[in-house]
Amino acid sequence: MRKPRPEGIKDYTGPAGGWGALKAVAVSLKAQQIVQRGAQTLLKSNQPDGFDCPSCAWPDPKHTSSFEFCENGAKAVAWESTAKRIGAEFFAEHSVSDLWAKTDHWLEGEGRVTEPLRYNAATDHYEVVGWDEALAEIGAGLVKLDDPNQAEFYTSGRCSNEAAFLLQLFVRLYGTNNFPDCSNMCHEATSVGLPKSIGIGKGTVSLEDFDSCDLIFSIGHNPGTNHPRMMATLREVARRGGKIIAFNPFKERSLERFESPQSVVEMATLSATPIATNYLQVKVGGDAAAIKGICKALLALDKAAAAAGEPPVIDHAFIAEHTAGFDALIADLEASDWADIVQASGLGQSDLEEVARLYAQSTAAIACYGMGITQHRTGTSNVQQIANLLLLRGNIGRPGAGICPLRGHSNVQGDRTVGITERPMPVLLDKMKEVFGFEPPREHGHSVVESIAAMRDGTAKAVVCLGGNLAVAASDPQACAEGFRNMDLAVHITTKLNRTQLLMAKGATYILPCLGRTERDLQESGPQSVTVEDSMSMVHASRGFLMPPGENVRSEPWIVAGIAKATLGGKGGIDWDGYVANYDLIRDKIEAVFPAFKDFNARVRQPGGFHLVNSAAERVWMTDTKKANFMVAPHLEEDESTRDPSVMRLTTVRSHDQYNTTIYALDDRYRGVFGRRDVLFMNGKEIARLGFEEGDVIDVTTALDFKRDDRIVQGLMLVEHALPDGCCASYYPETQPLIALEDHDPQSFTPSYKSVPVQIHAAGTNRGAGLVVERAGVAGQSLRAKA
Ligand SMILES: Nc1nc2c(c(=O)[nH]1)N[C@H]1C(S)=C(S)[C@@H](COP(=O)(O)OP(=O)(O)OC[C@H]3O[C@@H](n4cnc5c(=O)[nH]c(N)nc54)[C@H](O)[C@@H]3O)O[C@H]1N2
Ligand SMILES: Nc1nc2c(c(=O)[nH]1)N[C@H]1C(S)=C(S)[C@@H](COP(=O)(O)OP(=O)(O)OC[C@H]3O[C@@H](n4cnc5c(=O)[nH]c(N)nc54)[C@H](O)[C@@H]3O)O[C@H]1N2
Ligand SMILES: [Mo]
Repeated sequence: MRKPRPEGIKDYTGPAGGWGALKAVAVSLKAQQIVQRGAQTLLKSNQPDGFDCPSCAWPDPKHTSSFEFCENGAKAVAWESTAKRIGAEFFAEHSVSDLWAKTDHWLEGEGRVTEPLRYNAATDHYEVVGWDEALAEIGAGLVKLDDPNQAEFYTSGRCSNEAAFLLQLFVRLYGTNNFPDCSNMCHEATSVGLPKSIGIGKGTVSLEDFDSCDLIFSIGHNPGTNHPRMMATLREVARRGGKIIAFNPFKERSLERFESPQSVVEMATLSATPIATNYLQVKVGGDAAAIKGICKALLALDKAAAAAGEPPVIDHAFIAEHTAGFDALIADLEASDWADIVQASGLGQSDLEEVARLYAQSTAAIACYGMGITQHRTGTSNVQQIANLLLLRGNIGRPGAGICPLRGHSNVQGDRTVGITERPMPVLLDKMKEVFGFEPPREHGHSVVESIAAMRDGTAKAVVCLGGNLAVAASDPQACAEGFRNMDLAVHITTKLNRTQLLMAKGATYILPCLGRTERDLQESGPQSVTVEDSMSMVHASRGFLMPPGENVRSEPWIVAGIAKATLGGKGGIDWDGYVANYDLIRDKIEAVFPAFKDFNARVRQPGGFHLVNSAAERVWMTDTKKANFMVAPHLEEDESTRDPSVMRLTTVRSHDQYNTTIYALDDRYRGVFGRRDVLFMNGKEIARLGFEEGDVIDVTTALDFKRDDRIVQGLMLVEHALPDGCCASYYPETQPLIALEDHDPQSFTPSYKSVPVQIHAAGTNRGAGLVVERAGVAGQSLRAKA
């Protein structure tokens, strides 16, 4: 008989969705003390006249039902529209050292920040400061720097197109392209990889394409948790007999079966729809090998078809007309060995051949992918392998087919579109010059990894964060803490308190409270809407309607313009006040700089918004060859365990109850974890091979090249999960200390969050200058060095 499972660990046997999801919504509303108002707020989410749900970037269907929200959207909305507030009294009561000792969950859980705050080192308290004074001091701090390139301007993808556009205008006028952005940690591999493959760094599908596709590759994403509204789409495809092929080291429940909370029948009968027709538990980091295997098998099928006089499997006509690099790809596929593919992917040759057969039979295929693909040293190349797979059968730029990177933050794609980029294309800078009459800096700026390095090494002196929780989200919290503490000036524009804001600069630190999506934004010309762009390039308006959480809370465009005025004075002759008084004027300028936004103000007022042109979707290839390029993967990533069997490859994932660094609660229902996050998942055989049992408490250290005494996380509990051999998994961000800043994709600078070489030790046997995750560990405890 099997041993009883450790505390908080259960076998979850239900489907994803279902009554559990509805119950979870009720619990979140209650916890934020907004049961009545919360329900009304949710009805406005993702409606044509409402606000854009801040949880994910999945598009809204054209005919939005009155329940176009989901369990995790509900949690995000409840978390933002909480009735809890933290103002002057709270900060008088709690010193910063006192706050530091709290968990991240507690910090954000205290509620919305309502006053501008300045840190007073003499008392160790944040103290309320007037807006004018704060902005003037921040402006002076930025002016004082020897070189604008000493300042870093971080954005997290929740801010609107309008706020992002003003920020890039201000920062470029100030004189730098230092735009570290959350997408540097997320889909940067897409932004860097796809332009080389297909000439645009975005997905090519629209929601309608899912209606006519008959096969979906679902690679390295967990939609039941992170894009729950996508489940309705996957369910539809599955119900009409479409094939869904999942590649994931975890058996994610939502990809196995889903019970739609919006289906009366499924809810009443407790029945569920099976989702994946084929589930391939690829090794962590083994995707490029798996795709190579499928392509190789496809090539063999094509040859066999030719020999038998049957129609080709590979779309040779499309390839001849539209692509370059086919011969090099074929040469590489022919030279690669099945044994290597099987070893690196952890999958059987026959399973990959079966996938190739299904793919060969399909008429229109879409490939969806997420962080399981991008957050690797080979992230950029991984993305390009997916493009290869689609191109082989002409599956880009026709109905029902295409590539679909699942973006993270609700407006991360839009922020990029409107100019938040550290490596701007000349055309953007030329347009900025033409429209605003100044010479923007041309030198490339810093991504996240480069900014943290500059902050740590002392070449950066100031950091301004428009949202996010940079020091917890980035790899290497050791470097982040050092970096933030090194600053002469740190500014946090935020809705809630988080740990990054407790890393006090050696100079001045400010917190500036801003409105969220759900709240009414009233300016001189009346209530304002903002705009966002979803994962499928649909741009639409978002208008909040809740009362702001306090009278001193300002909109993000107002705050950005305020810092700009205080820093630049009249430089550039920009009418900052005019923009803030009426966001239509910001949109006019967005249109002037980016022609794709033609008639922006008119089109965004149509219900549902409008679609931005997508060259690759039209089979216009804006690459160096003017064709879609097949990109050969340089070599399969070596599996560390072949060098040293004690080395495991760690991937870090989101639980069902978190939004990035925001932890709503400590459960991960579909993986059977309740009330704790201090776990390390591994299969039972591997646990035994390393000499442990499920429930054992262990320490984890970084192995191989990035080994260092303080790269250790102590006190995790081993939990059995059917992962492939050689792999383990933990929750993000608890194991952030294991990931060296230098461990990233050299092309896109995306941190290698999903393939970290680690070793496992019995607890306490490997005490370095350790960092600890406490029992029922909560995010950010990991930043606390053990005394
Ligand atoms: N509720 C909620 N919604 C969110 C977020 C959130 O935190 N909470 N975050 C938002 C953001 S910013 C983003 S970027 C997205 C993230 O959405 P996802 O991309 O789904 O994010 P992750 O949880 O990081 O997990 C990715 C999946 O990849 C798998 N995986 C891990 N390593 C590998 C690998 O090597 N290969 C393959 N094939 N799979 C692998 C994991 O098992 C997991 O199922 O969601 C967005 N939406
Ligand atoms: N190990 C590991 N690390 C990862 C990942 C991983 O999978 N594994 N994923 C990476 C990914 S994909 C991403 S996108 C990053 C996320 O990195 P970030 O975007 O920096 O992190 P978030 O946790 O989303 O930021 C949450 C904070 O944003 C603030 N906030 C919330 N709403 C608003 C708003 O409307 N306006 C403003 N101004 N502030 C607001 C609140 O203070 C909240 O604490 O993390 C990355 N880090
Ligand atoms: Mo993300």
